Amino acid sequence: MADLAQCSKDAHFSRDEVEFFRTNGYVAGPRVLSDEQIDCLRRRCDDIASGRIEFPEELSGLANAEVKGNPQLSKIVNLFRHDPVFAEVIGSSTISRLAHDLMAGPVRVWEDQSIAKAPGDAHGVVAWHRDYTYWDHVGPAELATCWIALDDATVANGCMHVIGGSHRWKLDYRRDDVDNNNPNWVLERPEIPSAASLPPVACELPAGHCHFHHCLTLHGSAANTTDRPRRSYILHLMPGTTRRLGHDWNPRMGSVEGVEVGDIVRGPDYPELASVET
Ligand SMILES: O=C(O)CCC(=O)C(=O)O
Repeated sequence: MADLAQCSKDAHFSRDEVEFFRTNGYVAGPRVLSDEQIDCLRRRCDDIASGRIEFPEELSGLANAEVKGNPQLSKIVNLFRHDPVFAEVIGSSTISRLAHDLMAGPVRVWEDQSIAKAPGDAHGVVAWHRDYTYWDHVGPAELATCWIALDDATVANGCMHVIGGSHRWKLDYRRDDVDNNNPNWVLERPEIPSAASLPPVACELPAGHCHFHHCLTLHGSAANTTDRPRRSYILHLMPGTTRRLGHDWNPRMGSVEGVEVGDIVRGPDYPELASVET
């Protein structure tokens, strides 16, 4: 794949943007993929989803989407661990610089995934959730997600929405409490502060651009009402301080062989992003 020709080679978040992320739990970033990479990753997602490229069945297609309460959604997880094309993306120094602006290094990859909403897919809804609800076997809760648009993401095709400042709310629930039949379940929690500014922010993005959200930020996305697909590539990232907290382990994740409870999560399955000059 060609290098990031159309991406800013020295992209960084400004001090104000870092402050915005800390206060609001999300921030829009710059372009991180070239046109060529966008085309290549779109094709790769389509080929994996349709079975044209071999990929572990339990990590692709419909089966694992139930995790976040929507059995209809096309979702592929653990791409970089099984596909050389996606493995190359995590070597991007642009993404690495941005991630290190927001998180303590060395930043490592926890998981990645692609979510595709087919044209007119009325079921392509991602319920409101916090990512950390599904990751609480590691901590502290300082992980973040880099969400990258592979198609222009708009309100009409089901772009991500976030609730600013929600990463600072104390919400007391576990993944087993969630009613997967109600996409708004978490918004109805009694602990949500009454003065909270609930109106969600739409994260519209041109293809190839990214935004980041904190692992406690409430977010979700609506159906695709357009006649074109909406695809994304999503990197879940850990700061260098992330430790294994418990014995339970999601088998979809990388192996934790050699990572004892209490240890920093690192090793071949959790590669560091490209090193950044300090
Ligand atoms: O791509 C989407 O619509 C949802 C993504 C999401 O929930 C996430 O990145 O955590």
